[in-house]
Amino acid sequence: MKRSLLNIVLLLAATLLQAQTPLMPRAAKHVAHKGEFVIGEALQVQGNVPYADSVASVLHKELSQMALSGRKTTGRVECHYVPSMPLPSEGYRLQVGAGGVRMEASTKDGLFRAKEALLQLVRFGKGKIGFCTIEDSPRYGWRGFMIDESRHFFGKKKIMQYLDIMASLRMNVFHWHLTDASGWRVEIKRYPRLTTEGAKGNWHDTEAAPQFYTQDEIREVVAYAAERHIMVVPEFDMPGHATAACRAYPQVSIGGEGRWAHFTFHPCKDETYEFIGNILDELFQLFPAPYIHLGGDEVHFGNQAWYTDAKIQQFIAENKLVNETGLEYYFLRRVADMVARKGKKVIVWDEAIDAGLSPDKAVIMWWRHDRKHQLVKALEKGYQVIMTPRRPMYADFNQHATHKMGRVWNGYNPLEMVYDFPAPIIHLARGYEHQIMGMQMSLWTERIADEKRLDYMAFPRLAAVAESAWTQETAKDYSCFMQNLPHFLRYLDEKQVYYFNPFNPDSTPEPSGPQKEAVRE
Ligand code: TNX
Repeated sequence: MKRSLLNIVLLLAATLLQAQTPLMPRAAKHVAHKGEFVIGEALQVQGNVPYADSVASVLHKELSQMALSGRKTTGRVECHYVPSMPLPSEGYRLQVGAGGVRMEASTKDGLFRAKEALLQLVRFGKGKIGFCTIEDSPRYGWRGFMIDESRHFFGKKKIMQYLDIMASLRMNVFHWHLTDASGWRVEIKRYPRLTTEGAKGNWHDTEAAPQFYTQDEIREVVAYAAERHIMVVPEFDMPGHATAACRAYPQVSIGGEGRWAHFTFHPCKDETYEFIGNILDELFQLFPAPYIHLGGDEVHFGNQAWYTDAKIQQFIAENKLVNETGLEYYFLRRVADMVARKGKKVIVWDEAIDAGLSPDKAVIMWWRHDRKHQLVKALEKGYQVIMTPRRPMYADFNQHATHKMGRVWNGYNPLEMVYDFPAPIIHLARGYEHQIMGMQMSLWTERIADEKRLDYMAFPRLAAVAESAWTQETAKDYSCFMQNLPHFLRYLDEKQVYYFNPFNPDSTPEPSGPQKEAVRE
């Protein structure tokens, strides 16, 4: 009896100590000790080798901004880069004690994650850190966030702010949806009309002045992300959702009239593939990531002309493609082969599972939550998979029952459901866990025309995704997450980022969406 009481007390104490870890995402292992480290004046941060020295000097600057004035720092911060240390990829160790702080990692990524964890401990702890030992590494290698800047354009300042927040949440992939029907958003020197014409307008206003990133700006954002150990993966959506490019260069378009005019590239012209190849060459100069996202989604929305065009029908017959879907797959295979010859791998939305792409050349992004068999099929076919099912991973869905402007589909995407993912479906991947690269939150912007609303839809759900993607299932705990959330909200306040406050929904009303109807899908 006595013993079990003691056990309960010890368990409670351990839970409390764990709960007090102000880290988001939560660490794999965290043991609290008695005592407190204070960041104050005369702070010393040192590296063990030249690379660690460079991290240390950045850290010194960042920590100094949070130092408590009038207090003396209670030890040194040591930053150790030890490539021979046996730690999992991106893993790190952090010890905070009487002598100060010691961070250790065997990779540059790991050392960076350790730095961000330490900064967060200091930020959340308002200049003080409880003594502790932390051993940490991520559950998934792909912890992503996608923003659609075709439907509405937000610009590099906003994107860079999000990259800062992502880095702090230990996220590592920014999927940049830069092309779609509403506008083409990246300068391509060889095809200037893509931006003089293709960048005009947005989802609700065809007359809006062109908005896009110059190549210099893209390089700047990519470098900014790289400094934060975030890979930027651009999406060049095809053969559908290509309206902006097709309007600018009708010779590669399917043409047509009405709502879906110019929605797809012409799939049977060599000129189309040449055009795409030339654009890919420029994109690959800008984006060093080993991946490019080719889209491949929702072609059926706007490929009606494929069914009636004599040349297309002849092409299908001559190449024994069977039907229009066969042609869609042919298109994707042809472009994916081109990408592979250029030394990169494609990512495609889950419509492309049956396209016959070789699993060593293609990664599947599963988005259709209502088609769970697609996830299973992709895994069975040997593909690596990134999970971003609409429910609950699409941030254009509402996050509270009272919200009106976002999407709903048999419900909405509340914070807790986002946090819970992938627990409700991950059993489907049993035996194929090694093929799950990770997960991401995707923020589509048909219903988001300004930064305030963008922030509101992203936060705080992005923090929940970050924790789900980083923290092992066994270490996840929603109530701990909610205990830490006020710290994260304070951090957003400092950055003047608007968000939905789940503790007090009335205090953060929903900003309105675009007032007009869609003009371009
Ligand atoms: C589906 S996700 C789309 C997007 C929309 C989104 C809105 C995907 C591959 N296609 O074009 O923006 O739904 O939620």
